[in-house]
Amino acid sequence: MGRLIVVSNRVATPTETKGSAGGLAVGVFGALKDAGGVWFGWSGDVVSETVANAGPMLEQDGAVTFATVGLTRKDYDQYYRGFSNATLWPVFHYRNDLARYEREEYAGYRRVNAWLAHKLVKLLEPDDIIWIHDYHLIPFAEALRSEGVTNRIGFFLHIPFPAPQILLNIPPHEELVKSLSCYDLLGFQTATDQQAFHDYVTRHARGTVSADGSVEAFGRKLRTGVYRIGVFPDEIAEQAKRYESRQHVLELKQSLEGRKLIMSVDRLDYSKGLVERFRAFELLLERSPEWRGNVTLVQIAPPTRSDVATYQKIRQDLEYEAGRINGRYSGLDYTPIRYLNQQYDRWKLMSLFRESQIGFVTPLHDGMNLVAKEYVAAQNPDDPGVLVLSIFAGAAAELSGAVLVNPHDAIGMCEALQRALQMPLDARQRRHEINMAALRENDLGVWRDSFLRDLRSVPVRRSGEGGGHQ
Ligand code: GDG
Repeated sequence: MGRLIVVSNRVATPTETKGSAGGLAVGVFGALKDAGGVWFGWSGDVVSETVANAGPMLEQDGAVTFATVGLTRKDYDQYYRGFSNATLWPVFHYRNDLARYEREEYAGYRRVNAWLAHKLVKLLEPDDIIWIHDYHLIPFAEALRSEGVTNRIGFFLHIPFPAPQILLNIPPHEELVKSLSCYDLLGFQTATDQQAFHDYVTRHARGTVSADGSVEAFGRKLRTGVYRIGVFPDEIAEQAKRYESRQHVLELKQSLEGRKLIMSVDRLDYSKGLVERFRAFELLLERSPEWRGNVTLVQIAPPTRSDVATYQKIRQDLEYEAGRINGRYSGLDYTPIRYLNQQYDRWKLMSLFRESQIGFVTPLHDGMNLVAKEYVAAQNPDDPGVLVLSIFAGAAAELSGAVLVNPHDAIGMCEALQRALQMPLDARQRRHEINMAALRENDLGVWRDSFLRDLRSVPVRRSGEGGGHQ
C-alpha cells in the first residue's frame, strides 16, 4: 500500500492531532499514521516572499511528515481572503448577495494552487495516493497533472456544491468544473451536492453521468461519491461525561438557577443562521411569557475570517440583536442570551452540551455540520437533550431523531423550541437512540476509510495520461 498525502488549506500541528483540535484533524491523522505519509498545506502564517519560497517547513512525527508553507500578503489576500472566502464560500452557500468577483483574485487563487502543487511535487513518490480537501484547492489536481503527476488524486468538498444556476454566478464556473474533472474521485457530503455536480456536467458541460457514478466531462473520466463526514460518538460521549463535574460546568449550572439551557456553538459565519436563531428565541419569549426568566440561550461563536468585510457585518448584526433582545427581556438576575464571542476548549464544549436541554443548530446552508453530531454524542442517554436542527444542514439527512426546522420560519423554530423544551423523557430517549445509531453506523472512520478505499480502487494512470483515467 502506497503512502497517503493529505493536502488541506490549513495543516493541524502535531500537538493538535493528539486531540486538542476537532475530531476531523484527529481522524485524518489516524489515516496518515496507518499508511505513513505527508500532510501538506499553509502554515497559517503570512510571511515575506523569501520565507515563503524557502518552504516547505518539515516536521516529522513517526511515519507522518507535516509540511507547511507560509503565504505572502498578496497571496493571502487574493487566494484566501479573496477568491476562496469572498467568492467561493458565499456562492457555494447560496449567498450571491454577499459574494464579489475580482479577476485578479481568481488569478491569484490559481497561481497559489499552482505554486503549492509545485512545492508538493518534490515530496511525492510514485505509489502515493493524494487526498485534497476543500474549496480552497479546486485547481490543485490540474496543477499537479500539468507537472506530470499520474498518481491517484481524490478531492473532498466539505461545503455544499451549489445548484448549477447558482454556480453560474461565478464567471469562471466552467474552468472550476473543468479543474474538478482532473481528479480521479470527487467526494461530496450529501446526495444533493453530488446531484448538483452531475446536473452541471450534463446541462452545462455536455458531459455524461453513468448509473454507477462515473462521469465523463471535458474529455476526462472520473468517479463521484457521497461520503458523509461523521464523528467518533463514543469518544465524545466519554469526554463529555468525564468533564461533567468540572468547574466550568458547575459554575454554569449554578448561574442558571434551575433554568433550562439551550446551547449553540458555531464559527461566527453568516451561513450558520445566527441572527434568525436569535429572533426565533426572542419569539419564544414574546409568545410564551411563561418561559421568560426560565430559559437561557448560550451562544458560543468564536470569530473567524474577521478581515473579510461580510464577517465584520455579521458580527455587528449579532451584537446588535443580542443587545436588543437582552434589553427587552433581561431582569436584574436574568439575561436571556449569553453571547460568547470566543473560542472554548473542545472538552468544555462537549460537557456543556451534555448539561443542556436543547442543541439549537440552524444553519441556512451547511455541508454537514459537525456540531449537530457532537451535540447528540455528548448527551447523557439517561436524560438526553433534544437536537433542533435545520433542514439545510447535511446532517439532517442522517439524524432523523432531531426536531427539524426551516431557519427562515421564525414561528416554526419557536414552536420547535417549545416542543423540545416540553418533550417527555421517553420521547427524548427514543430520539437520542435513533441519532446515536446513525452516528455509530457512519462514524468518522467510515467516512475516511470508504473515501480512501474508493480512491485506491481507481485504475492507475499511465504516464502521459495527465488528463483522466481510462
Ligand atoms: C466545514 C463545513 C462540515 C466550534 N467552535 C469551537 C470549536 N468548534 C468546532 C466544532 C466542530 C467544528 O469546530 C465546526 O465544524 P462544523 O461542521 O460545525 O462547521 P465548519 O467549521 O463550517 O466546517 C461543515 C465541516 O467542514 C466538516 O466537513 O461539516 O459543513 O462548513 O467540530 O466543535 N472547537 C473548539 N472551540 C470552539 O470554540 N475547540
